[in-house]
Amino acid sequence: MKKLLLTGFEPFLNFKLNPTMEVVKHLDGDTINGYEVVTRVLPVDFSTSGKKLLKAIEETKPDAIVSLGLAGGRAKVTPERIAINCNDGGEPDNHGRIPSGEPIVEGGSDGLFGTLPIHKMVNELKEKGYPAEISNSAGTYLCNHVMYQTLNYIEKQNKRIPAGFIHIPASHELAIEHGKVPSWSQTDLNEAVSVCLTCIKDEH
Ligand code: PCA
Repeated sequence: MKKLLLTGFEPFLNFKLNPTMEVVKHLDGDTINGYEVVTRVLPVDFSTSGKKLLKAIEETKPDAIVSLGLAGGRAKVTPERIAINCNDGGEPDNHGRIPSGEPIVEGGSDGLFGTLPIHKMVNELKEKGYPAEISNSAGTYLCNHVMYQTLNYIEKQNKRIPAGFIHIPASHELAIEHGKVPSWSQTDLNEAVSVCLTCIKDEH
C-alpha cells in the first residue's frame, strides 16, 4: 500500500503542548484514500529537525508527505503555499538557538512551492464546516524550515510526490493553559487534518 508520512512537532516556546502531536497520534496507522499513514514527531530544533525529517523519509519511503505545525493565534486551518530559504523567526528554538536570516540550504532556491492540493483542501474543509484558508507564509521558524527541507529534498531526488505543510490552530486544552489564542476542539483538529489528507491523490 502507498504510504503517507505525517509529521507533528513537540511543544515549544510557551506552548506547553502541541496539538499536532495529538493529531499524528490519532491518525497513526489509519488508511486514508489508499495511503497508510505513518507518523513522526519532530523536535523544535534548527539543527536536528531537518535531519530527523529526512531520515524519516528515507526510512519510510513515503508516496506523500504532510507536515503539521501549530500556528498559535491563527483561527483557521491554513495549508501553506510556499517555503522560503531562511532560518529566522526571532524566537529561540528548544535549544535556545535564534538564527538571524541565514539560508536553510546554502545555494538552494529562494522559495519552493508545496505540491499539496491546497485549494481543494480549503474548499473541502469549508464544505464540511471547518474554517480554512490558504496561507502565503509559513514564517521563518521551524515550520518553514521543515517544509523547505522536505521540498528541497524531493526536488533534489526528483521525486514527484505530493508534499507540503499545514498549520493548525491551538486546541482548547492549549488555550486554557495559554490564555490568549483562538482554539478548536482536538476532535475537530483531528477531523480537519483527516479531511485534508483525503484530498491527496497521487497524480504522477
Ligand atoms: N509550530 C512552529 C514550530 C513548531 C510548531 O508546531 C512554527 O509555526 O514554526
